[in-house]
Amino acid sequence: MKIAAADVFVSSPGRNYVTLRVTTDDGRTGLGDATLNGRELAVAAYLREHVAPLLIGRDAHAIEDTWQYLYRGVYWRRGPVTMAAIAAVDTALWDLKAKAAGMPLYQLLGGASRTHVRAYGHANGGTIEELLESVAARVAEGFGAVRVQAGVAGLGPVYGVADGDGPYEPARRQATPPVERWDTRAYLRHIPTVFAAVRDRFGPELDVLHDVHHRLTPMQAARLGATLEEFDPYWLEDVTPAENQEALALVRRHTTVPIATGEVFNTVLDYQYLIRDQLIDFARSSVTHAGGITALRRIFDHAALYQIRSAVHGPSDISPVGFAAALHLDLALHNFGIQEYMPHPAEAAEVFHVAYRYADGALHPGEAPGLGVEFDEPAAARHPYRPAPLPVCRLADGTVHDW
Ligand code: KDG
Ligand code: MG
Repeated sequence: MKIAAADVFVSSPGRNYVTLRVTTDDGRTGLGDATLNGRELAVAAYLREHVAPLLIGRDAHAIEDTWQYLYRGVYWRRGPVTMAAIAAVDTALWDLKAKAAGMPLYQLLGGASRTHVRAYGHANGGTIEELLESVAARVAEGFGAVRVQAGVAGLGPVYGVADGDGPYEPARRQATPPVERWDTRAYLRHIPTVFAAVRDRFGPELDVLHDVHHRLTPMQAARLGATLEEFDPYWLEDVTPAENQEALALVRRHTTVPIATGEVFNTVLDYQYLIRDQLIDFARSSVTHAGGITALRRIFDHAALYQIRSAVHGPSDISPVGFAAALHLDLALHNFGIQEYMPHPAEAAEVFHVAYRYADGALHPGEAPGLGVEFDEPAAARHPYRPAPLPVCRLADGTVHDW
């Protein structure tokens, strides 16, 4: 099974996706996701110009060797663009191998460790009342775990809160990044009232998650964790900027609230101290951004030694290909924790035909050979790429803050 072609597609069915399709000399195809939200064309060029030519003629079964060849062979290793490109190749080769074996991918990863993959849904609202209605909608859909994000009075649009009735989508189809205002003190005053209202309405059973999106200093995060402990959060996510692993050591000294992080990490080295020093409870990297199934499996196996569980990043900017890959890994891993589930835009279903299914707060990747995703090239061509940058945050005096 030799690689005969590697084609890259950048389509925009509701939002932008970068898809790699690897074709073998015996006519099989494998898919990989290389979507890097807001920087899609960088990965597409990396794949087209620097990776695709190297793949032609290689043994499609040699997944490990291809991974090492693309990682060590460039010298300029790591980084989101490189690792998303490697991830797409790795995922496409796993898809091909599983199709050649006639099995769903999770079987090649060791088989199912559970019957289904527990997921958390997103709830949000500009006001607490709107948020409570949104949580009620997720609970009615069967979710027993819900991420809550609420507007902060006076700030206008904030991370995680939709500005209309549709699902939240931070990337905007415009030339320059939208600007959001941020005020940490207003947020810290507001968020305990959000948790109190959710617990008051939904009781103690619901698993309630919250994403801080890298906005606090270590001491602010420590205080937030201590303040929210009485509401028993399932986790607080990305409480501090991701570059500083030691920040979470300080947070840990002040609170027992579970900590999740990793969605912007690319390799196991980004977790080096976080895992070894047991500073987190959930590792949140995605197949798409952390070097593919091969590399993410290693991260989670390492995390397992320290009782840290998986919680794969699953926003709508991970394409259905990357999402399906996550579900196969989730089903097979022993130290699976939970899977984020943010449904894709409706138009994405025209381009990606998926075998995975959601029911009653859980997902299953399905039994189709490989990943269980078909890519419809003509449908993709009907949704050409449209630039859509992510927002930036500014404080009241204009200073740029972490978004
Ligand atoms: O592209 C940015 C999104 O992937 C990110 O904002 C989503 O934080 C996120 C989450 O937890 O889903
Ligand atoms: Mg997040």
